[in-house]
Amino acid sequence: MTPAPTSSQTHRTTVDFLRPTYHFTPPANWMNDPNGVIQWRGLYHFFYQHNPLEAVWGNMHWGHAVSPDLIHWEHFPIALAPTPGSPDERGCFSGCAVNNGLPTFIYTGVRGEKYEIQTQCLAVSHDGLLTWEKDPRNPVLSEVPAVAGQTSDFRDPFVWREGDIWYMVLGSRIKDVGGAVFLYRSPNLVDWEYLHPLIVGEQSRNGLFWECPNFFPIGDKWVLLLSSNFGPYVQVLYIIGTYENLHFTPLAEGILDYGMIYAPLSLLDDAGRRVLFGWVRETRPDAAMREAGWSGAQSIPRILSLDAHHRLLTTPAPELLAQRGEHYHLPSAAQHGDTLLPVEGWALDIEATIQFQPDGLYTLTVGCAADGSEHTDIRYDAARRLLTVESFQKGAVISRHEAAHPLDENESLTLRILLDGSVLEVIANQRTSLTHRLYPESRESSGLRLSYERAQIHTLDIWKMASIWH
Ligand code: DQQ
Repeated sequence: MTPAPTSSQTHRTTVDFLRPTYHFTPPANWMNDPNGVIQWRGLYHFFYQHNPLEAVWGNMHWGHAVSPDLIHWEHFPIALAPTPGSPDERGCFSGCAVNNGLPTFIYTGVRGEKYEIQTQCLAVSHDGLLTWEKDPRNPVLSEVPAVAGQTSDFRDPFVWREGDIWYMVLGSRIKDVGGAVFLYRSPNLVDWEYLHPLIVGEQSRNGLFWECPNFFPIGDKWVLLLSSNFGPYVQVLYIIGTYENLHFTPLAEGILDYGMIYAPLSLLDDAGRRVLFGWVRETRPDAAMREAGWSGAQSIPRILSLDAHHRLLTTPAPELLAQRGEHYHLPSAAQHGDTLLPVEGWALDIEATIQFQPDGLYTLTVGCAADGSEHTDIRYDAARRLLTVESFQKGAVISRHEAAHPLDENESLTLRILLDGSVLEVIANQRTSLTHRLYPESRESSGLRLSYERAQIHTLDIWKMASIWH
């Protein structure tokens, strides 16, 4: 059965140009982590951490949306809400969905003044993912492994099946040591046996605790994604390795995104693709989110793969190409230039290929005011091998992200840039991702500018993007 959607989309993008039109955002109020993503009878079901009452974090429910193609979404009624007097009375935190005959959520229920009692819970749907019944045996796992010491970080189950056995990883920490991922198995999703830490971190190097682990194979390697929490800041790490006899041996590691993506969640879809959703965090204050009436976006779903050097590659789902409209093509140009481009907009998909001399420079500016008072620069400095995205905004609010991005010998820089209101996803050579937020004051600041030195522009293609909401 395909459940009926809720009332039609009310995204007021005509008044709020900062609100994305082709990235997923909640109908109103707050959204953070993707949860429970699953393809069921062909349709993609997307759930997410949601505060339905305010555009700030708190009061965690699971919102729900459905898509035939990963790009066009319809909002559905809320799937999970906290139940007073139960293990999730203070919130339904993150988790995943599996097919156990019936669609089943495994999620973290929280209780306590500071959300410090974190236990793992089940819910099933009997009506095609519309309504969810919590398991009367909840919580099905509440004991933190002794090796962790005293910790209240014990959450975000990610579950997969091998033969008749379910496996689960949970995000946690080991006191005074660092982040930890704990490995479990179960014959039935209810009785869980703790095995051992899949991996343990070092708190000074890769975070105080780890959230939202994902663990899955690509080819003959396994990929572990960790949302690493350092306290004042957060980052998503990936580790590539081999996994045999329940033991993970890392071979290489990297950073999934050098900007605002956090707590991503993946699914294996019917086409056999590993598809990743990531929460694109805001960088503006609570008061501004409350005034906007919404907070949080999801990255365009990305298809994951590995290259020969054990680097994780991410590519926006090709289904997005159907949103491309009016096209602007800049033919190959000379070795230097500085031009205002004859195109503007807040919903653009851009592809660029550039070959650099050793000290070449390239800057593509988006969100550019006619008087230059606000703009966002996407820059590559070949000598420093550095990719930077930086916003200059009125009132001197500056935000900047950077990533080391060395090019292989004779390799061109390829950029895929998705600008959508306040969301800007930049992916270089598929392997360096830098997701940024910009909050210009004026809708009129929508110009584009290109400047470059000692660089050969091979291609620059820009498409205006159609809204995904009907
Ligand atoms: N968000 C959820 C937690 C998770 C965190 C709470 C990561 O389950 O650890 O909203 O952003």
